[in-house]
Amino acid sequence: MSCFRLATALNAVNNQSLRLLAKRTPNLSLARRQFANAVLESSSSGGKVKKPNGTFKLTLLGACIGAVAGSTYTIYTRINDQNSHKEHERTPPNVVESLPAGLRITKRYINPKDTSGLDIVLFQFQTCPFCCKVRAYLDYMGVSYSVVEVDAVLRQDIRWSSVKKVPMVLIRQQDGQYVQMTDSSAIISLVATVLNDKRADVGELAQFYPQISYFDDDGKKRLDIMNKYFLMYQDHTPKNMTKEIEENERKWRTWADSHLVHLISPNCYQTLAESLETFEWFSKEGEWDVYFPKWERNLMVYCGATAMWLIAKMLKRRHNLTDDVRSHMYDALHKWTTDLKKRNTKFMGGKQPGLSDLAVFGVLSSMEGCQTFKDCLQDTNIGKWFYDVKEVVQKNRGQLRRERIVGVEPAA
Ligand SMILES: N[C@@H](CCC(=O)N[C@@H](CS)C(=O)NCC(=O)O)C(=O)O
Repeated sequence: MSCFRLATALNAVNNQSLRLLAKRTPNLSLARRQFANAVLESSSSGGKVKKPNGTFKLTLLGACIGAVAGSTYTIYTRINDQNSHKEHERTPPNVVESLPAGLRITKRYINPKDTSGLDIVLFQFQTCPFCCKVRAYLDYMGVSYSVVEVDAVLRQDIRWSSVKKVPMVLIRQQDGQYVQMTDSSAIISLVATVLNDKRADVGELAQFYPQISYFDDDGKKRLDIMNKYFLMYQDHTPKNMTKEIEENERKWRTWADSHLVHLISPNCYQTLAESLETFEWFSKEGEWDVYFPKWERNLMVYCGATAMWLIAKMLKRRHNLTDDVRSHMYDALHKWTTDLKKRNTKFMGGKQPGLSDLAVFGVLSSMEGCQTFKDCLQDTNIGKWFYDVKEVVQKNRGQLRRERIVGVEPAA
């Protein structure tokens, strides 16, 4: 799927705007009701607009005062945030003593040949592009892992975490505790670093990837993970790794996150019909009818499709895309395949997929069942490379073992 930001979508459409409105205008709903009443009264009095009564005036005044107070508060917190904030403040990755109680592992990929010794739990939405990227990497590397399929609306399975985004992993350290890593690229870099030097403890290596806060161009506080595109080889640089290869991988991995991924939502949710079709595919691919009760599945499909259709319009504007959103996707894929052709190798990584192949493949695989992807297969030459990567990823992947989910009756 395109970034299945249902939670974000609902936040944006409901929570955020409502919270803002509530903050700024605590009396707004009352004012709205009063206003509606006044309109109703006017229509029932033969179209003659009645003079607003005293309560209505009072409510309107309250709403105005609320708006002014709310805006002042927002400005105050913004300024306060900036003053109290240490620029580039770093926070080391969180460590939890044990796996959260009541964890609902939905499935596991078990590879008997896996010698990594890694114990990974991946919290994900099956069709989120960032989650697809992480799975593409773990599968290609033949690493075993467990999956917790998170409900994108209610997100109960990550309630224990202060970070509310997926993908997120918990990886067992040598001392039995679990280090929590967020951000798809940071997760991939961390696991790749561990696989390169299996003697080092994942908890120690995770210290290379602290969370960092900064202010964006709009003065809004943002969080990111430091070094997320860097593998920490230290004195274990692989024999065939050159600076040129490393830089090229970083370049395309960054491109996948900062450009390619942003083309997905405006394409896959372009119209309400396409958005619904996309969500039906998410449901099928994510086996929502297996992991969630029917009402929850329907909530995710119908609310998600509507919210994302609305959000996609905003994202289109934010990323300066024209109405012909497909053309932007085609241009991006053309850029990738042209560079690949210049290299004259099967994959960007050479004879085998590299990190950039897996990142771009992961992002695209999130919309594999959508109309956008079908159009891309028809109108670009991405297909050959895509299915070549898919073949090796699937070949190396561990065996799927489904776990029984307690309390959820599979749909008939
Ligand atoms: N930079 C992050 C982005 C993760 C992200 O945005 N995930 C979305 C799902 S596609 C999410 O969890 N959204 C929920 C929210 O924003 O509250 C990564 O690479 O992992």
